[in-house]
Amino acid sequence: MSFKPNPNPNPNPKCSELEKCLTGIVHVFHKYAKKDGDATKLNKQELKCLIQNELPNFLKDCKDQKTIDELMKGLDENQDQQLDFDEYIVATAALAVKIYLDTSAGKSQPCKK
Ligand SMILES: [Ca+2]
Repeated sequence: MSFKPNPNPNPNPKCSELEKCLTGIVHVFHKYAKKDGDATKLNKQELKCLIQNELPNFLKDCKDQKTIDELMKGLDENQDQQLDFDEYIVATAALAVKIYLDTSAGKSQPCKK
C-alpha cells in the first residue's frame, strides 16, 4: 500500500481546537516516521528525535539512550522494534491521561493554556 503524507499539515483555520490537536498528533507521526523512508513506522532514532523536539517539557527526563530503549520496549506491542501508528496513538493517549490526572489533581502543567 502506498502512503503519501499530507503536504499541507496546517489545518483549516476554521477547524476547532480539538480538530487542530488531532491533526497535529497525526502530522507529528508522519513528520518523524518518514525520515527513514518508511512513513508508516517510527524507528528508535525517529522516536528519540520526536521526543526531543516535540515533547521537551513533558518527557524531559527521557533523553538518554537507555531511557529511549526502555520506552520503545514498553510501547512496542508487537516487538518489531518500531512504533506503528496504533502503538504511537496509545502512547499519545497515555500522555493525555497523565495530563488530565495531573490537571485534575491541581498539579501545574508545563504547557498551560
Ligand atoms: Ca511495533
